[in-house]
Amino acid sequence: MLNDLVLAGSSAVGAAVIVGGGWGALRLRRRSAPLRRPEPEVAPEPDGRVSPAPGVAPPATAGVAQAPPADAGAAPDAPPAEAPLADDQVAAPAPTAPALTPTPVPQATEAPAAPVTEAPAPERPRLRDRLGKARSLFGGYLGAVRSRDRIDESTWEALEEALILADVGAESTAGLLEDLRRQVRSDGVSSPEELVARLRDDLVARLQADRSLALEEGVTNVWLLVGVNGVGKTTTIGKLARRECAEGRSVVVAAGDTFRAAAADQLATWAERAGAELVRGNEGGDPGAVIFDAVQHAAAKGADLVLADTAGRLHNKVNLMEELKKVRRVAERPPGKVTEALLVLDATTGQNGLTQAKQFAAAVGVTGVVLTKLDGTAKGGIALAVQTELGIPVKLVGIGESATDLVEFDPVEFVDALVAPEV
Ligand SMILES: Nc1nc2c(ncn2[C@@H]2O[C@H](COP(=O)(O)OP(=O)(O)O)[C@@H](O)[C@H]2O)c(=O)[nH]1
Ligand SMILES: [Mg+2]
Repeated sequence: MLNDLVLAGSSAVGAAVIVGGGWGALRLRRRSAPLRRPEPEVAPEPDGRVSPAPGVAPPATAGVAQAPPADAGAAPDAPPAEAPLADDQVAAPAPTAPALTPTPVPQATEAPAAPVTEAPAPERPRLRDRLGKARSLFGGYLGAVRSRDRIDESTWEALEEALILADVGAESTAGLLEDLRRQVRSDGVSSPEELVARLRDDLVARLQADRSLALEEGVTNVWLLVGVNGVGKTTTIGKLARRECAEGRSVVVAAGDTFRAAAADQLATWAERAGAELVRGNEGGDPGAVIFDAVQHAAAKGADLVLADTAGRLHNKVNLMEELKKVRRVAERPPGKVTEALLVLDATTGQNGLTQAKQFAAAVGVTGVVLTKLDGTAKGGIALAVQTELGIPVKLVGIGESATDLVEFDPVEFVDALVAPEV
């Protein structure tokens, strides 16, 4: 069970609270100067989504955060169960300081350290093992192409069908095939085996891009995750928090999906497992305020990174996209800097992902895509469509629901997982 810490002085800035994680729960420091909550810039949503009236903080829960459910497994979309949390991950409650009155925060008492058992580092899951569906579709077509004795029109038709079914998209497919036809003509390629090899090289070449995730010195880095509902934003934040904490970074997770209380509960469970801190607001509260508080808190602690969750929104809802722009502007207030705006796309949704990517890119300047649920689809080709048609690289891929099921997108590994014959 988690104890929630009310961020000292938070009443001056609203109702965001910190839920202690592994590394920082006992080291919360009071902010030296009171912070101002940014003015809400968007009107209440006509579709039922509630934004607080200007200047009004979200309804306080008596200064105490809603605790995540005792049985995290019962929370909707809770991360898959792992080893239970150690007692020493439970934070001691800190008293709430009165607004605007700096008072020293009493030292929290250190809980007795529980014996630490080193879990063996989990192996990085291999794309090849998780792309079974995509492989059987794409690989099936390519196997048929390979087994022919020459390249003819039906060979091209089979390739086109495979690429379209894999969701590479009409434009990218046409570009790829045109390029391959040119190569076949100019280099006198006659073997289908060689043709597939060239397709493989072409796919890899088209997927080349800088996929690093930016972390700058001297600012509070914010990685903002955006996307439509249910694509895997919260899960990806949980996986990222785990990964970044495991690499020794101090991470604050911001529960910017204030639309559903369950979303913050879901994130609380992930954050606690990862050893990250969570800043959350109240249901229906201003997401910008939560992100703002998270950035300020991270800056005060010298944390490396804020992972900011946002509510799912349809890319064609103008008011919700305006809200997202505002969240981004708030996150950019110094010392905050949005060094990554990651669009989370569900690989199973296919070409609609392209439309989503266009709209989100226009609203928040997407720096990369996280392609989730690649484990459950034959349609991984959307990675190519997003990159070649929109110039946005896929930086990470989700290949399962567990904390370790997030890997960097490696084009060679990805293409070979699809194209290479069975060994
Ligand atoms: N198979 C699979 N499921 C995933 C992956 N990423 C997320 N999910 C599942 O997708 C569902 C929605 O995820 P969630 O993070 O709540 O989506 P959000 O609404 O965008 O925050 C959950 O059941 C997740 O476990 C993935 O890479 N693979
Ligand atoms: Mg979510």
